[in-house]
Amino acid sequence: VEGNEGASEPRFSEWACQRSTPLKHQNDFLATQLEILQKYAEMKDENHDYSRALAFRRASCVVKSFPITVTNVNQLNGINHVGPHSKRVIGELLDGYCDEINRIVNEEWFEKMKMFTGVFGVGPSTAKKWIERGWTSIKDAQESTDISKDWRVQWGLAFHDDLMNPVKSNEAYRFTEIIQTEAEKILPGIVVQLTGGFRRGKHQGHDIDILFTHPNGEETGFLPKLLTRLEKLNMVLCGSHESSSFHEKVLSEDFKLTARGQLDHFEKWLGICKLPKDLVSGDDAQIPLSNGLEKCTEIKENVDSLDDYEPKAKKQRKCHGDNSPFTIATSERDWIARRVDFIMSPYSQYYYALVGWTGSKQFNRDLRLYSQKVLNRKLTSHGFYDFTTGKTLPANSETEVFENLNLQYQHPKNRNC
Ligand code: 8DG
Ligand code: MN
Ligand code: MN
Repeated sequence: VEGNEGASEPRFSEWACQRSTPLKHQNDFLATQLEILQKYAEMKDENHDYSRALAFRRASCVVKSFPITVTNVNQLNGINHVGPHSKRVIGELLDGYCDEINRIVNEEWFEKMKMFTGVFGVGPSTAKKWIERGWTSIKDAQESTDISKDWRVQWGLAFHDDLMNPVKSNEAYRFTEIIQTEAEKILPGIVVQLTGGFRRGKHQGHDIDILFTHPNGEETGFLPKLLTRLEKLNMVLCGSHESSSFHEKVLSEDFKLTARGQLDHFEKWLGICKLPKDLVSGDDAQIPLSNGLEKCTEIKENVDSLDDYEPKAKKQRKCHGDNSPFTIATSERDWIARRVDFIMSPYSQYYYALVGWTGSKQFNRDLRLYSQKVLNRKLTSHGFYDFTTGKTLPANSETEVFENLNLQYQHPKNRNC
């Protein structure tokens, strides 16, 4: 049906998981501005309820999946999740000036909060403490002798220049290929899947998320072996390994759908890897994978000065982290530091894990809320639990996850809410 009646088309669902939310959409400016309000509300939130922040995010999510460019706020009449506050803001933005947003973006506090929370391991509360100390730059934190004992913060600061530089999709694909090759040597049949934003088609991201599973359930001990192998290839800077904390109760116990409530119980390794610069900057099509691997080995042999630091790096990996991390100038090394998440899922939970780790976070939030409110079931990255029957529904594909939820399948590229 043609026309400008987009807002009143009956097909615009109140659930983001029933809508398509592509990366490139009609309302980029409005979405970006609403997400400034979301971010600000998150930072101001003292009691961690995030309801204000989430309201702005939902409004942003609406305009991202809206089929037409919003030019008049009345086009959003009757649309759920665009409350009076968001509506007023949208109206003002369309008129050319929103005082509330203007004041926020000119606030020094907001600038500093964005800067400090951009450090690996630093959340709003740490960032606030740093601001209270009078710190105004990353350098202030880097030069302080009284810094958090958290290994993530220490290494995050030491390699902040690298880490604040977004990971490009080519890098993520090439790194995944290396991991695939090494993983297959350790455990034949292992499934290696790049997830997170890159699976949704994003061109850049803040980290590389890789999900593993093994169809025969032989995954025990794999992640530590993989890390040992990557250390031999001189590709590990620091990180921390977490064992699985999954137990059957996780599937059914009461849960809170909070803004931050996406933590799961999988075995995982979160850390920082060293990616060869050649791999990062090279023309993807012209560097065969084997070359990439040789480059990794070369770095280990050639950069003697790194050997001194290896023992510290190894201790950090096991995360008894009170050793100070080293720094080394970008120009003096052949690698770039990148945030990496490795997650191991049992095969029986894999497709739920895949949906969870593909995201976006907001898509997950919406799926889980939909599941709870509409279906009286609990969805997590571990499974799908029916409160009425007390049973979990298995899924043997990503499509089946959506079928179980009674939802039309959404391609990952349309989960960018
Ligand atoms: P980006 O890295 O490109 O900036 O974005 P992203 O890839 O979408 O975000 P992410 O922070 O790397 O998280 C990827 C997905 O993983 C996201 O949808 C949330 C989901 N996720 C889980 N469980 C957990 C968990 O325990 N910790 C974290 N950080 N994320 C989790 O399903
Ligand atoms: Mn990611
Ligand atoms: Mn991640």
